Amino acid sequence: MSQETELITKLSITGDELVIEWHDGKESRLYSHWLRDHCQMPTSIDVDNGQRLSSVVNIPQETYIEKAYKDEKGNVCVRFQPENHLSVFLQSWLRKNCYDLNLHFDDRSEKQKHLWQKDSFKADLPFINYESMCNDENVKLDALRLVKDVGFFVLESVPTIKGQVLKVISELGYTRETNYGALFEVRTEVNPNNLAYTNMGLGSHTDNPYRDPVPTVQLLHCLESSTEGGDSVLVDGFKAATVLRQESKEDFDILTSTWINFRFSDAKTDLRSRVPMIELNDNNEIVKVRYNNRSIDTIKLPENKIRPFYKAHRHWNEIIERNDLKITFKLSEGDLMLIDNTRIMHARTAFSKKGKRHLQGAYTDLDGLYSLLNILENRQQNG
Ligand code: NM2
Ligand code: OGA
Ligand code: ZN
Repeated sequence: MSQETELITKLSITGDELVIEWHDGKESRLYSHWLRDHCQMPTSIDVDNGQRLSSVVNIPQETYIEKAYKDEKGNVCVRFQPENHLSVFLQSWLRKNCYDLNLHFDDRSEKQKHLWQKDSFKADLPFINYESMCNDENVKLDALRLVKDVGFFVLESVPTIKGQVLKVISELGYTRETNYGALFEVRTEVNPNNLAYTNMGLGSHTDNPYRDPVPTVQLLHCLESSTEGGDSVLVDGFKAATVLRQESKEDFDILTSTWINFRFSDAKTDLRSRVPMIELNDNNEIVKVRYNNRSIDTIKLPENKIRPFYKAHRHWNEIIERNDLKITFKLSEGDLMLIDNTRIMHARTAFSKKGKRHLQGAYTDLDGLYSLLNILENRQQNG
């Protein structure tokens, strides 16, 4: 077997750590329990699927590293006592995985995104041809990268066949069925259970904040469009949240720390959630926005929070309706927009009663889309 590239110049043990000196002058200090927990031997992880066979409680509390050395192939051997367990690590595995040189980052957070506003799409919106996406893996990869980076794309020339939106989902992931059905018709109805089913304009919102977890991706496929108005509007909710943070840290902190209730009810459904409008991760980065003015339940906050909450709420609503953050376009027949419903807010302008406007909508989830993105990227990297 060929020798691994020498990445490690020296191994030593200090207290409860393995100290690695790397060829480029960097140093790693790895805690004995972490190393034992990440043992790659067939007794520790399943050879076929790579899943861990034992849990952290199986590691003796008094675990220590007795010896660490490179074998003749250059692999790093670590002897753990009192188990007398030998773990053999590839140098490259240690370099790629050691926690002190490779902190995990959150690929859903605002920091990893290409934040945008009205003037960001100089040439054109991110359009993708539907046929090409179905037939060419690279185009599908482009589409999925758009979801990750800018949070949406518009598919062009999707056949205007009823139910086609579900076919589009099957190219990318799995349908998320809700009380609105696997697929819903967005058009004017008599006695609608939702204002989406009228000709009214809708302010910037994310869908279904009253559902927990929310459907994380929304698709809207335009089948007919001959009305005046009914334009589509998108706002980057993460960008909007960074604007709020810049303009008033106080308002931002209130919306990230105050959990409010959203609710949707009709004859058959009564959905309720209790969530913050802007959600942060453990690094205080923005990871989700949820907002639909129509579905905020009664605000019942402690008295001393009411005024600051209304100040912050008003400020947020004002930002997400700013023209310099909005992109506006009209979906033509055969266009389908796909949006990250945890980040991108959408809206529509009111439309006339003359003419017809008919969209079919459906939901899917980001986990399936990101999974396919990872698979296609791995495939591309491995040739
Ligand atoms: N529809 C279109 O989240 C919402 O209530 C917005 C959703 C009814 C599925 C509308
Ligand atoms: C919706 C919605 C927008 C539109 O159905 O959730 O926001 O363009 N519709 O009709
Ligand atoms: Zn909506």
